[in-house]
Amino acid sequence: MDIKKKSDKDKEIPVQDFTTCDATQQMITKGRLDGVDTAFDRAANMKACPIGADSACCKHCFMGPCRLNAKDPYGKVGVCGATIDTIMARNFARMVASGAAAHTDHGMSMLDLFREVVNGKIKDYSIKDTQKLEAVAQSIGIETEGRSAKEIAVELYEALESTYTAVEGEIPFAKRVPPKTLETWRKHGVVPRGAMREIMEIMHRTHMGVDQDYTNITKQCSRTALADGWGGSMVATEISDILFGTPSPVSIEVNMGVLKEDQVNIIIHGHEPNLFESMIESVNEPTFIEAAKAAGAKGINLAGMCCSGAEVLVRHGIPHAGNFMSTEAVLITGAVDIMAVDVQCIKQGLVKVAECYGTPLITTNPRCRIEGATHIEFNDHEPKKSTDEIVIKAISRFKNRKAKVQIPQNVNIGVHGFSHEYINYMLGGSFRGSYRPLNDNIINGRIRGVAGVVGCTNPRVKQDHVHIELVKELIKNDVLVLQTGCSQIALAKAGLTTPEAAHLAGPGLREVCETVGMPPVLGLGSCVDNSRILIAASEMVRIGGLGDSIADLPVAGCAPEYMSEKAISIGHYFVASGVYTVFGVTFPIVQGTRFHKHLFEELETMGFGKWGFAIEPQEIARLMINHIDKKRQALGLDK
Ligand code: CUV
Ligand code: SF4
Repeated sequence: MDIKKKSDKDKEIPVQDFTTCDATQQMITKGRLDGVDTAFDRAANMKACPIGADSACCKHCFMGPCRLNAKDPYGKVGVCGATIDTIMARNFARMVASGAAAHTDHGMSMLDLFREVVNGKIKDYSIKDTQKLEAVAQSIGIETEGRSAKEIAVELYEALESTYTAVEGEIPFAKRVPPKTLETWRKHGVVPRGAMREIMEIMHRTHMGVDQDYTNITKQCSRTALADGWGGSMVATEISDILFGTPSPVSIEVNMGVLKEDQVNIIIHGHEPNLFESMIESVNEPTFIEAAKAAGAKGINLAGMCCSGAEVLVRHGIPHAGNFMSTEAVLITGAVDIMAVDVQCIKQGLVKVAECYGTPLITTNPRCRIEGATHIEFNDHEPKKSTDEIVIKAISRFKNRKAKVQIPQNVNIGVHGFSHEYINYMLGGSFRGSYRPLNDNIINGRIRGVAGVVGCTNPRVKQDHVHIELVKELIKNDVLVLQTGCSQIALAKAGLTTPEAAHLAGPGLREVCETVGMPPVLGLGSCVDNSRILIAASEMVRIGGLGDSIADLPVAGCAPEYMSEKAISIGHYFVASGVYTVFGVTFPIVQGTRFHKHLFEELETMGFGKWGFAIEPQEIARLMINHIDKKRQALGLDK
């Protein structure tokens, strides 16, 4: 084991300051004794660059890099003459481009898989949910009456391909956007064409000497982000539902205690569900279960982390071991016999921690190799080939476990898997359900509004703390909370995803939850499943009584502990769709500049949503609730 020498400069921060997650605290403590450090320690020992944090620097050409002064933002321009607004807008645009690229590329992988399943070249996967297939097809105007699933699927594939490749026109899911919202997009020229085109254009426009008007750059940010939310992410969600099943509520265990000392523990971490789906098949092979037993294990235990975990948590009830800031911590248990990853949010730091505990870290995706990890490539055409090999490796690691095993005994049971379809069914009380009861409860004031609380955890703030306190404050004020990604796992660990948590809600929301038997906090899935929130919002508009566009709804969104560029893209597509969206931790902008004013005020007057920023959970809640109340007033709901 490689023992880290502590320098005097390394500050030993109390673990309680790093995270409110008890299991993660225990493991950071163990890690310290074992001489292993984590992103928490590295964050504590590396101050964020203040100029970068304000987005006040530009390195888009080699006359620079140029640094401007956030304290006097208009006192100086770059060598080319670029103003602070141009520089910040260009930086922001490239974050949107990167985030949107991640989600759209993920969606494209799902579409590639769908194509090969439909044309019969892949047999290991199949269409599991034909009802969903028909519903998605109908939503973009494909005739389903009297046609076979295969015929519908072929046409759906062809239509959805344009989500990526359309050089002109509008992406297919623009047909799902409420008419008034779409009208606003058309007026401002932000209806996306194919994502490839939008991302290419953003990269071009942010090159040195091209788009140097921050409002015009922001337009392309909106168009690109919308190509993520209503494009790539939505395709990822819908195709995954069609192939692997649409989620409905399952009661499921979350937290590090889902690991089992006497079993072969396999963790899947990353984003694209195909790897995990194949792993579920592999671990259920009787020959492997026998082999595990022969190696002295009681069985094979499969658990997920981050968004990979969220995908199968909501679809199949597979246990979830923790969110983004617990991925190093989970390895410190010594109990993980293999961790297999695909793409996104995979810290390079995992390599070192895995090495310390003799846990094989396996990369599986050609787009994501990590120095020091073992690569076993996953291929949709022979999925089991790689997942079988991973299982065999895990069994052998179990047999030769050398690391001392210490598993935190924390397990929380919650209900997850509230797809938009299920919310419809649950509230309507039948398969021909509708959002009418939700709208009615908002109109009569039992539910004050709806909030989406989503996104990552970030070692710059105490893990899970902001998510949990914010959500508690929202439900206490009768705001129904929808969740995805790592935020959903934070609340699950805090026990708020159970129907019993209704007692923490205000009287109105509590009554609704108790009548329906639902938790006040509804877990919808992974980050790409934020598209489910867009669909839910569109349904609320369509049902009526809450205005004509998404911007009229008494709703708000938040990513209180975000860390990724994907979060910026998500935030911006919610803003462009009409939602007030508050981010925590830090915001890459100089306050008081014109670009700041544009994102935080002007976009709303143009008919979009707008950005907000606050760090403390109480303050974030106040901003969101005030906005919800403002929208209620405008709708004449509260006289
Ligand atoms: Ni896609 S993007 S840390 S795993 S939510 Fe989790 Fe979610 Fe952020 Fe990553
Ligand atoms: Fe500096 Fe302009 Fe080059 Fe940016 S593009 S590095 S501001 S000279």
